[in-house]
Amino acid sequence: MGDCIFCKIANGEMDTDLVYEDEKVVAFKDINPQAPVHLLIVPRKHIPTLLDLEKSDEELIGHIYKIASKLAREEGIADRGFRVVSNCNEEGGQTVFHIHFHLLGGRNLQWPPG
Ligand code: DGP
Repeated sequence: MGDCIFCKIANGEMDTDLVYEDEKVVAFKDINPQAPVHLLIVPRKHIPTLLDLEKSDEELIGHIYKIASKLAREEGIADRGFRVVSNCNEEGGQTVFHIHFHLLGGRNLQWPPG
């Protein structure tokens, strides 16, 4: 946890503009955007991967999806459509081992993803 980049962002130890924050989560622009709107929604709690979720995290995950919907509306991508993605482990494309949810929109997203 000590050198977790998303813990540092959530704790205000890294200079990152937050687009949203509350007692449970922070959201900010991805440093390497894959769509015109690409935000990361990150719980303040350090959870390395989706596989580490506990029963007590169920409410947190529901909260994250509520915030994703709110941010999608605020970013103007709700009506045309958007995607919420969470990558897990190496072949799933996870590079930061503190769970996070990508909110992507503003272009026609392809399926299946690469
Ligand atoms: P994933 O590959 O699913 O683990 O996504 C990690 C994302 O985090 C990736 O799209 C790039 C982004 N990212 C990594 N480091 C930073 C950072 O320091 N600041 C911001 N804003 N985004 C970061």
